[in-house]
Amino acid sequence: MQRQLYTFFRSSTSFRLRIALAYKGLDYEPHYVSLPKMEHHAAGYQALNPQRLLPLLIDRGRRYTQSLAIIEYLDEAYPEPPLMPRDIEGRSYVRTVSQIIGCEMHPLNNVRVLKHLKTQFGADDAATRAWYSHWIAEGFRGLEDYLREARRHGAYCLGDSVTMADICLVPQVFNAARFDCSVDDYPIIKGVFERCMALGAFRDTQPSTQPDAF
Ligand SMILES: N[C@@H](CCC(=O)N[C@@H](CS)C(=O)NCC(=O)O)C(=O)O
Repeated sequence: MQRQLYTFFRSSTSFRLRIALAYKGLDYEPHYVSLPKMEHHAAGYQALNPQRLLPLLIDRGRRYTQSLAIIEYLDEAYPEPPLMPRDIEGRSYVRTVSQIIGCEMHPLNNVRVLKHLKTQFGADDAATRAWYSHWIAEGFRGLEDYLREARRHGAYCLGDSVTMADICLVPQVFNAARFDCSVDDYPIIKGVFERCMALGAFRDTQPSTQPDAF
């Protein structure tokens, strides 16, 4: 097959790619890489992605890493239906929302960061959860305030069209829920999440639907 996705069911950055591909109707051959089993550190995977992170997309014989860059690549290679708006202000807004999640929230609670807190600094489960919840709350509070002030949201983060911003928001809400962090205090985020989850591209690619889910 011309397209292959290296994914793990619980990886939120892989989930971003699964949504984008489903939304655009692009099929792919999945390769399941288990993070708990450290399969992303195996020599075979490292040869494909020296950064040893998921996801990895192979399309038309080329390898692509970094989920936000991949989504923008897909949008340029396969423009319909679009995931980025046509106007530059709109694109800037969508990148801002995506980066609040992708650059400010996700990295602080990534697997290797939580592991390092435990192994290097002796954090127990309670301390690790406290770290996690702190950065989730800080991130969602900032995101909710940004969305409210920007006044550009509608059914989704940008008006009534699905964009890369929604594709970042939904997996982050799933991540938060795994650590019992609710979005009840963030009505805009909660509303966008619920409306996205009514769409097949989001619902049918969520972690529990994946063949590697356990
Ligand atoms: N900025 C990267 C982040 C990739 C990333 O951190 N992926 C996680 C899974 S969600 C991972 O592979 N973690 C492995 C680890 O932390 O060891 C992207 O958006 O693709």
